[in-house]
This record gives sequence, C-alpha cells and structure tokens, in this order.
Amino acid sequence: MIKGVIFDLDGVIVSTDELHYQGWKYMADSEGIYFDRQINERLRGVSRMESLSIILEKASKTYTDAQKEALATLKNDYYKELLATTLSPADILPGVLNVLSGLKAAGIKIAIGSSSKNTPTILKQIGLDKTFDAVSDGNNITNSKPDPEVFLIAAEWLGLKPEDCLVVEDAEAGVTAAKAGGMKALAVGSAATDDRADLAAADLSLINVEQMINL
Ligand code: B16
Ligand code: MG
Repeated sequence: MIKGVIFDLDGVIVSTDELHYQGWKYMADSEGIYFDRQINERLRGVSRMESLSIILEKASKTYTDAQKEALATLKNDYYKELLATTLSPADILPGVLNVLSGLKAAGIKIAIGSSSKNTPTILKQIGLDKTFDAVSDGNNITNSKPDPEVFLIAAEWLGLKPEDCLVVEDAEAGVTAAKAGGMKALAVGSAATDDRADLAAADLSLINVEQMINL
C-alpha cells in the first residue's frame, strides 16, 4: 500500500521539453554547435550541466569550466524568459489535477522530485506552488538522476520510508533513480515502455488513484 506519491515535474506535471529545446538551441546556434530534437531527448530528467556536456559532444572546441557556466547561463536566461512569457495553468498535463485531488482525498501525501532548479518558478507559474506537501528539486541535491537523492529527500520530507512511496516519471534516468531508491515507479510519456516500471501509461488521465495506491 502506497502512502506517498513523488511526482517528477517536467514531462509529468507539465511539459517544458519544447522550451528547454528552444533554450539549448539558442545557445547551440550562438556557438555554431549542431543540436537537434533527437539529442534533446537525451536531456530528459538530466541536470543542466550534464545536459550541456551532452550537447558539447558535438562541439569542435573544448570549453573551460567558466565558459561552460556562461553557456548554461545563456540557455537558462533564455529558457526563463520563455517560461515567464508562455507557461500557464493550461499547460498542466492531462489527468494531473484529477490524480492530485484524488490522492489528497485518499489521505496520500504528495511531493515533487525534480532535477530542475527552476521548479519553484514553474510551480508558481502553473498555480501549483501551494499544492504539494514537499518539494525536492535541483536546488537541494548534489547528485542528479539517475542518483536517487532527489526522491530520497522527498520521501524523508514527507516523513515516509522509500518503500512506501511511488515515483511518477517520464525519463529513463528517473525510473532508474526510483528503483535505486527502493521505490515503486509509474512510468508515463516517453518512459511508458520502460519494463522496469511497476505501472505504465501514456499519461495520467489513463490511471486511477486506486491503481496507484494498491501497488
Ligand atoms: P533546469 P525533471 C529536468 O526536470 C528536465 O527534464 C531536464 O531536461 C532539465 O535539464 C533538468 O530538469 C534541469 O532543469 O535547467 O531548469 O535546472 O524532469 O527532473 O522535472
Ligand atoms: Mg521529467
């Protein structure tokens, strides 16, 4: 019986993939580095600096740490501008609000477990900044997914043991992290075919709260 559900943010609660893509594309074009949507898929659930390392695999020169910081900032400033001008509650993914209210009604604790340092901004912008019992994100971790740290901290902040928690993820790295942390995993979106998941669906509108709790 599940006592707490930890939701990944990007790709589970709201889809910011396209905005991340636009931000990285802006940075890559300014440096003349090849970058496409297929490479962007590899950045799902991965931290900002690790994402940059993946993009720089296509670069024809090497960058110092200070230059890498500047490139990450260039992307993030552009991405934050896109968040501020385009993201709204209408971008909350299908089934999310029903699942959240159903879990609350059933007395199940809910948390966020995201790699993103922009989590507080995103939650505020989509009107869910007061919804979760705990928010663990890129600002409070030293190791990002596939390390389980972000989920273990979320479970601890909910006052629950990892084995009593279910993680909802859209990224392979996130499913790996959930399993490494001793939690159950519900895979959605691009992770829906991951056979390590305890439950899978294209999106949360296809899942009911009983299925989640009785895992
Ligand atoms: P930021 P999640 C992840 O969020 C994104 O999927 C990934 O593409 C991004 O690089 C990472 O957050 C860091 O984001 O640059 O905003 O700190 O899926 O773990 O909610
Ligand atoms: Mg994600």
